[in-house]
Amino acid sequence: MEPAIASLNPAAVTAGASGGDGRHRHPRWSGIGRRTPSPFRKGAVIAAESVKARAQELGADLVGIASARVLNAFPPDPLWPQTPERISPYVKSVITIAQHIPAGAFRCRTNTPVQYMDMLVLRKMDKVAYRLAEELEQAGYPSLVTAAQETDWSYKRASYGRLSTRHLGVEAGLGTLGLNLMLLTPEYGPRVMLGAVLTSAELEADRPLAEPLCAGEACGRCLLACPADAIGQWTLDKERCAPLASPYGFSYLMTHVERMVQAPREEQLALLKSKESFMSWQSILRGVGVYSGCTRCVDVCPVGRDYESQLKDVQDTIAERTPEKERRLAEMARRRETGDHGPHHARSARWIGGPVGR
Ligand code: B12
Ligand code: SF4
Ligand code: SF4
Repeated sequence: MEPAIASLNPAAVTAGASGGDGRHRHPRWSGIGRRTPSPFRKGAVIAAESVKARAQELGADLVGIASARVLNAFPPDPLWPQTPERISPYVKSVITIAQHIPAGAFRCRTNTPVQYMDMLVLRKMDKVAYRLAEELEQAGYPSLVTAAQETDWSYKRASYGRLSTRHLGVEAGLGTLGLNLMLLTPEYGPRVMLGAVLTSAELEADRPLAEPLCAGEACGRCLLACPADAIGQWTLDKERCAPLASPYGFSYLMTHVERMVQAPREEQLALLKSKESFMSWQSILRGVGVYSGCTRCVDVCPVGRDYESQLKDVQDTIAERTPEKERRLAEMARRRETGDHGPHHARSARWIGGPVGR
């Protein structure tokens, strides 16, 4: 029996690249890929290689394919399964896209420029993914794009996406998780944003990388650079990270609104017209500061070919080093010598990779 579907959002993918009433010939899609024809033929079997080549032609920097069967079998946290199955039982393959964040964004005096760059990168990635999903649908394979940043309130009160795209990246062979649990790639280290197309096409999946990319406790530069001291041994203290990583996110907005509501009447107008309201308005307008703020663990990671050529000259020295962080890292490195990776490593081992990984 076919599994029941409550609702698949019909707006997720629209059909047809051009209007279809015979009178209006304007293309409905004005984004990426309009000028180059889709390589997929209706009803024909689609090869994984052609999907990846098309994604790159459309502008994806990196692309890999994960099998929905494997993703369903290995959710990152089994208590809160972030699986394709929970989105749609018809998904067979997850095409995972990584879009690199230009290195110039990590060479600035403050992290404000990277916030805007992140939004541009996300927008571009959405267009690439949307176009790919649309072309797959036209070839007869219903497909949809996952939200790259939104989270689901019902999953740990909005700290979880419907899928964890870092874990998709590992399963699709794009990289491995680092000490700070970000996806590191050989090309750009952690300086990528991730997105995915879920498709009913059965595509040959990529293999995860054979070796871990992160040197872990022997490196620890992300830990030393973190201003919130949120990075531990293969673990992240999200409560410490979030206010810096999302400076104008939901918590900021709610705290401000609460202050306004509770303030004496004569102070309310001033609060309404305050810098806090302005920052919230600006971040809602552009997304800047909502999803991305601090990137110190990203700036200093030596993994990725971009680091040596474009970042090392400005990121080599870590101003946030403290004797306490150095002591803690040295202790982790000493424990690791004895094969002890700390209490958190085991649950992420599959995605960190290496001999104990799989
Ligand atoms: C919510 C969120 C946050 C939250 C929480 C982060 C987190 N680690 O979950 C906060 C606000 C803190 C955050 C911060 C940042 N984020 Co963020 N974030 C997300 C988002 C939207 C969802 C993350 C998610 O679903 N996590 C859930 C789970 C799987 O992760 P986890 O809790 O770490 O669980 C793992 C382990 O901890 C463990 N585990 C945990 N609990 C349990 C319990 C049991 C029983 C078991 C067995 C295992 C287990 O198992 C898991 C396997 O490894 C994703 C987009 C997406 N949909 O994936 C972006 C995303 C992860 N963020 C991203 C970025 C860039 C950032 C920041 C750099 C912010 C910025 N300035 O841009 C920082 C980096 C912080 C860091 N070191 O990771 C990128 C990462 C790109 C990359 N190269 O990896 C993503 C993928 C967004 C994107 N579209 O590209 N983020
Ligand atoms: S994003 Fe900033 S606060 Fe969060 S873990 Fe990385 S360095 Fe720390
Ligand atoms: S900075 Fe070092 S320890 Fe941190 S993720 Fe990158 S390679 Fe791993």
